[in-house]
Amino acid sequence: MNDKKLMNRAADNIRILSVAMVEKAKSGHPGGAMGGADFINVLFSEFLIYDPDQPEWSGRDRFYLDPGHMSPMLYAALTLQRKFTIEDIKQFRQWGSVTPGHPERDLAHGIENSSGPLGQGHAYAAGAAVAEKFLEARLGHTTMQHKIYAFISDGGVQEGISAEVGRLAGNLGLNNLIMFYDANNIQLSTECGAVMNEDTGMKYRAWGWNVLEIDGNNPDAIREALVSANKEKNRPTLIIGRTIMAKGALQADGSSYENSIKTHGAPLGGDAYTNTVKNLGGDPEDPFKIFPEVQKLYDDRATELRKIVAERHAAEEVWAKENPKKAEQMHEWFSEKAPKIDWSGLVQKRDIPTRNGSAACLGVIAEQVPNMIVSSADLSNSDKTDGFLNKTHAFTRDDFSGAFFQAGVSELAMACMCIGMMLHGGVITAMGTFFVFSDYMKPAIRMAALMKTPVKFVWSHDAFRVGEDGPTHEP
Ligand SMILES: Cc1ncc(C[n+]2csc(CCOP(=O)(O)OP(=O)(O)O)c2C)c(N)n1
Ligand SMILES: [Mg+2]
Repeated sequence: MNDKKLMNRAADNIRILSVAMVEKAKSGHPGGAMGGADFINVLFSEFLIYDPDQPEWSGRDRFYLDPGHMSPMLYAALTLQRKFTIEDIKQFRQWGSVTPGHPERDLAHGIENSSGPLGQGHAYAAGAAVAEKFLEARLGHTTMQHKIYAFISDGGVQEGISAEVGRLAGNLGLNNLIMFYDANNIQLSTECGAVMNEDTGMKYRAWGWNVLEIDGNNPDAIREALVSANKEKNRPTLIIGRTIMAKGALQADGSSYENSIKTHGAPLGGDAYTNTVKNLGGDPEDPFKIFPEVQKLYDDRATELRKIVAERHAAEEVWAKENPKKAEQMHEWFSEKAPKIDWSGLVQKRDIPTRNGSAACLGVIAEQVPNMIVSSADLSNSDKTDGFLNKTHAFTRDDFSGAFFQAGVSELAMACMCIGMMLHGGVITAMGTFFVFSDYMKPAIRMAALMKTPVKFVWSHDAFRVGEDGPTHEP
C-alpha cells in the first residue's frame, strides 16, 4: 500500500500534466480529468495488471474510458507508465500526433478504448467482460482471469444505453466488470442537478449490481473499493465516486475554480492556469514535468508487474503444455485471422428468403467456428440468427458455455457490446435484427467502421414489401 501523501502527489502530477496539455493545445477538457485523476492513479499504480513489455498480452486487465474527453488524464497516467513521452503529450490534439482527442484504440500505447460518443465506451467494457467469460468457459481460468475496468461520467450515466447495459451486465452477473462513476455534479452546460435527480446507486442496485459509494478523490477509499470489487463473485460493481470537478483549480484572482462548468471544455487560461499549476505543487515554467517520486511510484509498480506477469506467463506455459489443442486454438483466436470454414456441405435451396439462407450459413459457422458469438435483439427466430442458436445455447449468469448472446430489445447495447467483445480479442461476433431497427444501432455501426472492428451485422426484413407489419417496419 502506497503512502497517501505520495498518492496525492501522483494524482496532482496527473492533474498538472492534464491542464498543461489542454493549455498548450488551446483546446480540450481539463475539469473532468482533474477530478478523475485520483481514481486513475490508484487503478494504474496499484491494481491494473498488464505486461510492461508486451502491451498486447491477452491476459491483461483492460481499461475503457467512456468519457473520451477526459483523455488528458489517460495520457498523463500512461506517460507515468512510460507508454507516452513528454514530447508526445505536448502534441495533444495536434494533427498527425499519437495523442489525439478522444483516442479510439492504440494498444501499443496502452489505450484499450476511449469513447467520443458518451455511453458507448462502458458498453464496450461490458462486451469485453462477456468475451472474457466466454473465453474462460472454453480455455479456463489460467489464461482468462483478468478484470475489465470501466470509467463512466455523468454524461454516460445519463445516456439511455446505460440502462440497457446496466440491465444486461446485472442480469449476466458480470463480476469481472468494475466500473467507476465519476460523479462530479457538473457537465457541459449545466450542473447535473438541473437534469438528473434520480438515485443512481439505487438504479444500479435494481439491475443487480454491487454498488459502492465513496469519496472519489480519496485514494484510501478508492483502494478499499477496488479491493472489495475485485472480491465480488456474482455481480458487476459500480463504484460511485463523488469527485470535485477541476480539483485544485484556482481562478486568476486566486479564488477557487473548482465545481465550475467553465472548466469542463476549455483551457483554464492565463493566470488561472498559472495559479492552478502552482497550487498543485507544479512549476508553471516547466509544467510538463514528472516529479521524481511519482515516476518512482510507477517504475516500482512496473517492476512489481514484471514479477506478477512472469508468474502468469509461466502458468500459461504449463497450461499450454498440458492443453496443446486449446493453446493452439487460443493462439489462432487471438491472431484475428479469419477462421477457415468448409462450406462444401452447405446446400442453399432456390427462391428462399435471404434470412433462411443466412440461417443455413450461421448453422455451418456454429459447427466450425468455436470462438464465434452471435446475438440478436429479441428477434432470433425472426431474423433467423436461430440458425446459430439452434446449435448452441444462450449465455446465462452461471453458464457461458453457450455462444449466443440474448440481448433483449436493446439494439444499441447489443451492437456496442458485440464491438466490445471484439475489442477484447479472441472472439468474432455477429448480431441480428430487422433492417429498419438498425437505425437504433447507427452510432455503433459508425464506431465499428471508424475503429475497423469487423463485427458482422445481420439485418433481415429489408425488402420494401415487409408485409403485414406495415409502414413502421419498412426500411
Ligand atoms: C453522445 C454524446 N453526446 C454529447 C456529447 C458532447 N459532450 C461531451 S462531454 C459532455 C458533457 C459530459 O459531462 P460529464 O460526462 O459529466 O463530463 P464532465 O463535465 O464531468 O467532464 C457532452 C454533452 C458527446 N461526447 N457524446
Ligand atoms: Mg460530470
